Amino acid sequence: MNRSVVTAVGSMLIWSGFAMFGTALGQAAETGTIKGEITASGVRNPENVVVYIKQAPGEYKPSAKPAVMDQRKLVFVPHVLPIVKGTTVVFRNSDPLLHNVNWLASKNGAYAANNLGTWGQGDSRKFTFDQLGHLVLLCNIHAEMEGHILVLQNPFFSVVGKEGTYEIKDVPPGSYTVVAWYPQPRKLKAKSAEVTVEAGKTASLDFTLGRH
Ligand SMILES: [Cu+2]
Repeated sequence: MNRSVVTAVGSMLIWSGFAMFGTALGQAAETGTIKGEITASGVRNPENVVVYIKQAPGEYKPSAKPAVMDQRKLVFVPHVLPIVKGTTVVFRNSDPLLHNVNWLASKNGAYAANNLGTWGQGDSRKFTFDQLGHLVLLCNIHAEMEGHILVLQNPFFSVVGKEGTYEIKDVPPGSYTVVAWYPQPRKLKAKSAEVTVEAGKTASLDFTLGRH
C-alpha cells in the first residue's frame, strides 16, 4: 500500500472522531433547561397547565409531521394541544358515532369562528393554524365535549401533568418571559415571569396559580 494513502485514511479517521466528539459536546453545552413546579389552588391538580416561552428570537418552523387531535370516548384527546404556528392538525374521530369539530372566534381576533363539519369513525379533517391564538374546540353533537389548541411562536413549551412539574429542554441561552397558562382562565389566571437560561445549566422557575 502506498504510504500517502495510509496517512490520508489515518487523518480522516482522526478528523471524523474529533467531529463527533465536538458535536456531542456542543449539543450539551449550547442550550439550557427550564424546569419547575406548578402549585394551583381551586382546581383538583395543575394538569393541563401549559408553560411556554412567550417569544424566542428567530423563526420557528412547525414540525413536518401533523399534530393530532382525536375524539375518543367522547372527549378531545389531548385536552390541550400546544403547537407551533403553521402546524397542521389532523382532527380524528375514533368513536363508533358521529362527532363534530367547531370553534369559537379566538379572543385575540386571529381566528374567526369555524365549523370543520361532522364525520364518523376513522375519518378525519385537517386544518393549518398559521396565526397565534387560543382555540376552544367544541362538538355540536356532544355539548360536554371541549378541547383546546394553543398556537405558539416557538417549540419551547411543556404540558403539565397531574404531578405539577414541567421541563423545557434545548432552550437557547437568553432572557425570556415564561408564561404559565390554563385553558380555563376563570379558574386559573395566567401568570408570567422572567428567566435567564445559561448554556449547560438548568434554571428553576415555579408558579403559583389561582383565580387572581
Ligand atoms: Cu361529539
